[in-house]
Amino acid sequence: MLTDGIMLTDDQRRSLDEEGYVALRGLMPPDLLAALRRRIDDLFEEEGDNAGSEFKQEPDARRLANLVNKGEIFEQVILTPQVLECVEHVLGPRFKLSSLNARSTNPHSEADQPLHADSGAIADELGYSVCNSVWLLDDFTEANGATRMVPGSHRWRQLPEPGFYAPHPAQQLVLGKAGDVVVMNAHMWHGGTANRTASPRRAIHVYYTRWDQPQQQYQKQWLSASVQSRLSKDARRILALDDALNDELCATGSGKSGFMK
Ligand SMILES: O=C(O)CCC(=O)C(=O)O
Repeated sequence: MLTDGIMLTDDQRRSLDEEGYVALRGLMPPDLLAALRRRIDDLFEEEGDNAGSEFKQEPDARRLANLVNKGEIFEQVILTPQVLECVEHVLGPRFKLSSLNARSTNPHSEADQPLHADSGAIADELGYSVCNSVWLLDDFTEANGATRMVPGSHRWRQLPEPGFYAPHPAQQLVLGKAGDVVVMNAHMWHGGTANRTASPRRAIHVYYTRWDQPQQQYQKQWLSASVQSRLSKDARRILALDDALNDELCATGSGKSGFMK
């Protein structure tokens, strides 16, 4: 794969296996964090009311989609070795990027997101098929819309009831500092929460899926020719640009499928 498989500690592996998530504290160096914030803010500004429309829009949060197409900086993000090692631990050696989006919870927002597993996926006979990473561009606090997670729920092999807005008795708020990255087995029930502060809570979601699943956003269709032409061999591989099975899997439908279900 794209890592040497030597960075994760036993504790981090255990956390992914048992809790279903692991926090990689301070993974983003300050200059990367600053550059990502700048790019995300600029894109929100440029895209205005259309932001997120390639994928989905939400009442209590602003979203951006198709980020690999929107800045060279994101090519580094999708190939971050520590994150890829976590993803490999969850999904096995053959996986690809499913989508790269941003989500900024609006100040004074009212509602939590319902608990969900990404893409409504349930583990099957091959094991887990979805793994997400939440890149914190702001501190995640008790008050500003930190992600809630239900540790261990990835092992239940079932989805929460649709519209599960209520607090789950076992849920934890995942708090952290800007610059942290939280990698989660995305079968684990999770969701955004309301932001009761006066500032937005920004995050990037770098979402991966197993080799035999369609991408949430079919990258070959969504990336411009000029972006595709400059990509490294590793980037092409993680984006599944030369993967005939991925083409087949993504051929039906619009090239985008539901995220939060
Ligand atoms: O941004 C977050 O806190 C989590 C969002 C999420 O789970 C989703 O949009 O599916």
